[in-house]
Amino acid sequence: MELPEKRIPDQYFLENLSEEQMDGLMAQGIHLVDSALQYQELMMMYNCAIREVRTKLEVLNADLSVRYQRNPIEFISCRLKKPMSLFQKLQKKNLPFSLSAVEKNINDVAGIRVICSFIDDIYAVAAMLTEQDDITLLETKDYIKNPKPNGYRSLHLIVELPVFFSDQKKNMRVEVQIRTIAMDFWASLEHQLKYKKSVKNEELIVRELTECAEDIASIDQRMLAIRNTIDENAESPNTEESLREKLERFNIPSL
Ligand code: 0O2
Repeated sequence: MELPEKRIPDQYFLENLSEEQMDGLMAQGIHLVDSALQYQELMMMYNCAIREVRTKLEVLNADLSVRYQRNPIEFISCRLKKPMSLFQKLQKKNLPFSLSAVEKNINDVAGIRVICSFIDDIYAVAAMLTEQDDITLLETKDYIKNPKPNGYRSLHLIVELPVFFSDQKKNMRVEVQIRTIAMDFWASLEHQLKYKKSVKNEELIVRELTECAEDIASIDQRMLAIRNTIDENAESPNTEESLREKLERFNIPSL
């Protein structure tokens, strides 16, 4: 006995469409693919902007390291905002889910996090970055001087810089978050709490976290004071020690 031909429902559906319906479906498909490609292009541009700012920060760190034996930046991490997070932010701001709305209104699609050892390094790095003549500082949120009620501390800068693509120069915005290792440790744990649907004893945990944020702020201040005391009390080296120090610093930068 011959078995009936197996048909895929989608194929059956397509075969039974009128020419007009088929044209409409194709137009929708093209629109969808076009939007996806435009989204991909925009994300590529934000990604390039991140790379430009990251390089600027790495240059500053390398320069300070070779000339002054200071490494204000411990590490840098970068991220592009996830589509879901973009969608939620547009919804929160009552904006349509379109690429032009993203470009005009969302400042943190491209994000860079800079982790420093000491609080004064945060402000030094921020100044060295924003004083560069191709960088425009659009906004500063100082959550170190004015912490959020939950204890969140960090310095946020929205900067704009020109990025050169194959056929155009485009001003791109990047959010730079600068904080200490301890502030970052706190923010990572607090972020985990935010993304859990429900946590038992949440109120207690929130209170504990706020207390920890205060402790961390005080430890950051004490660490800075200790570093300053060390710097002030270090005896100046004699000629031989000075030569030794300089020779130790003599290192060809690796690429
Ligand atoms: P994600 O996952 O990093 O994308 P605005 O941009 O001015 O309309 P917004 O977004 O509240 O308003 O700006 P703000 O206050 O500068 O915060 C932006 C980002 O800072 C957040 O991004 C977080 O990364 C971080 N942040 C701000 N407040 C807190 C906080 O209380 N705890 C922690 N852990 N991080 C915080 P997103 O969009 O929330 O998330």
